[in-house]
Amino acid sequence: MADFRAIADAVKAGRAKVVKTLVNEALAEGANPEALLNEGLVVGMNELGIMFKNNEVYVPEVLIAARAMKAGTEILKPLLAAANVQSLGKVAIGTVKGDLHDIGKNLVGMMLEGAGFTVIDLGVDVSPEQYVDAVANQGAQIVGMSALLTTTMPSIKDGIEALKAAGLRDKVRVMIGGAPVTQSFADEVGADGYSSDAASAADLAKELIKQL
Ligand code: B1M
Repeated sequence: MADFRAIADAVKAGRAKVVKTLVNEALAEGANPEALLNEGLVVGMNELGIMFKNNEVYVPEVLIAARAMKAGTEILKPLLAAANVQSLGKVAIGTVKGDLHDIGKNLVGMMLEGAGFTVIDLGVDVSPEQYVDAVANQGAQIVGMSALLTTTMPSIKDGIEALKAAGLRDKVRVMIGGAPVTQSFADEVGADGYSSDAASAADLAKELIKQL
């Protein structure tokens, strides 16, 4: 039986090697990759987030934990993607301008790949022009914007406005997310969809692609 608690604790403690070992062991015992992600790795990072908020840990600890989380997600990524072969469509995803948080965005990308989408990862600190380029020149049918800071949420609006200005708004669906983002914010800025977590982001993308 996979020890999800131990995996979450190892992420919190930033112990990348331990995370790797535990994830590999759990997989060898037949654990489900999606459960390992959501009930192990993500739980650890969320708990650390609460400690960060309460000033119980600081930026260095969080960075080390992020590296440990990545060590685990890298093992799971091909397994989550393997289930689907035929591409459902192309999604360009990135964290908006001014924002460097990429853990949630990477998870969303993984879940989209797992659901069968081709994912173009634009990275972090993505400018409105880069989103436009992804649609105009790289064939993205859905643009995914992630924002983790209240101060960078307006960059989502900038991205949508840039797509409008480039005459591309009708050709693309825009989905947004990130801890401070809400459905009412999505309605306000004219996004086509919002989701609160990576698994529902994949379901949302499946709905949005049908609209094109
Ligand atoms: Co930052 N940080 N951080 N940070 N950081 C937050 C976001 C904060 C809430 C912490 C706090 O104070 N409680 C706070 C923001 C406050 C606010 O704006 N209201 C904050 C701050 C203030 C800052 C700095 C300004 C700190 C400083 O320097 N003084 C700074 C800003 C840097 C910048 O971006 N310019 C900063 C820096 C950092 C680190 C570099 C140390 C590190 C990032 C490392 C990395 O990403 N590679 C970091 C981290 C890790 C966090 C916390 C602890 C965790 C974020 C995370 O990865 N969560 C975070 C506290 C928290 O959220 N509890 C915090 C786990 C992840 C799985 O969840 O990203 O929410 P999340 O993604 C979810 C959903 O939101 C959703 O699905 C994901 C999976 O379920 N989702 C989408 C996300 N994107 C989506 C897109 C979609 C759909 C769904 O469609 C496209």
